[in-house]
Amino acid sequence: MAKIIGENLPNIPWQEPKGNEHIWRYNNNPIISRNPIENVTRVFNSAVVPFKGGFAGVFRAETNNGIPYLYFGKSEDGVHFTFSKERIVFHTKEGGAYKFEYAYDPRVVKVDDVYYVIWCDGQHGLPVLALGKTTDFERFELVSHPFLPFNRNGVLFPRKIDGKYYLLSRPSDNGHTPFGDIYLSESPDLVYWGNHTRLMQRGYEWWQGLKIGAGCAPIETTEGWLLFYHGATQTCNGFVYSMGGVILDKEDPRKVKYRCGNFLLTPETEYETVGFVPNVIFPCSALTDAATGRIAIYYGGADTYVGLAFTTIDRIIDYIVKYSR
Ligand code: BMA
Repeated sequence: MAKIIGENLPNIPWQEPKGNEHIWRYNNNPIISRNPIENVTRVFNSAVVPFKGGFAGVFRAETNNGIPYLYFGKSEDGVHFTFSKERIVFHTKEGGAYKFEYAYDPRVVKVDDVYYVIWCDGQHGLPVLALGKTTDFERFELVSHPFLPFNRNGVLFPRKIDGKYYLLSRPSDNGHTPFGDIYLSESPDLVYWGNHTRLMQRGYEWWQGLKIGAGCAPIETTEGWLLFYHGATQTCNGFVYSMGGVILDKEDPRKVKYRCGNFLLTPETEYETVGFVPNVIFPCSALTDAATGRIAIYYGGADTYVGLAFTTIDRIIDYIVKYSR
């Protein structure tokens, strides 16, 4: 049976399934509703990690001037969050505070004892990945802008493989990007990146036929790296974003072992189908408990809310393998 390779998290947010679903939504979704912070109208597409016995996160917060920035949030139970009143400040190497144009879709990945924050940053109006770090969620530092514009959906692997860092990304355009595949790049030092290869192409299945982008940090399992990602389709009424799953080879993450032809979750509930952008499920982080195999996925709903979905390692791997194309 498949197992998670990682730490135990006995206080992982959790709810039992009703039957033998491969994935299920939290009953009390959405866990973050509209106007959760002063001057912030919506929080969505955000990343949560275990921190000091509780949980910490970096949140995409759309402020009341319509521009997204990053806010810090903490929680005892991973469900109820309190947020900082002000945006996160990233200190630059020169000593000052980094001047944001905009920032969205953060991911947070712990590698060794450092929490790396990767987000889509605006530079001269163009979307480009930015990488920052913190050890205490109090002081954040800007590390680098790993790639040239235009790029989004940067997701770091949670450990080095063969002495190298690996970063997933999605080269894109300056707009809503009607195309896109997931690329994999490697680096010895998180500054210089190379050996860029296309890991996964958008699929022939319609739900992921337009574009795909990495979602949560890959989860190490006995079967390989489990990656939750998003896939988008184009309809006459706009894009629809669903969640997909893939398993990459543990030693060589350039090898796709199983890719699920079915979506894992597609917009169905009101908080996924009705909002600022209807029909969006956008996973950005996942918590895991190695002891029980439980997985809790944080995802953005309709560019308006944050929701939680649950699965277990054996159920999700079985499903991905069963519907692997
Ligand atoms: C993508 C990103 C996401 C967003 C999605 C749906 O291009 O901008 O932040 O959730 O579109 O609007």
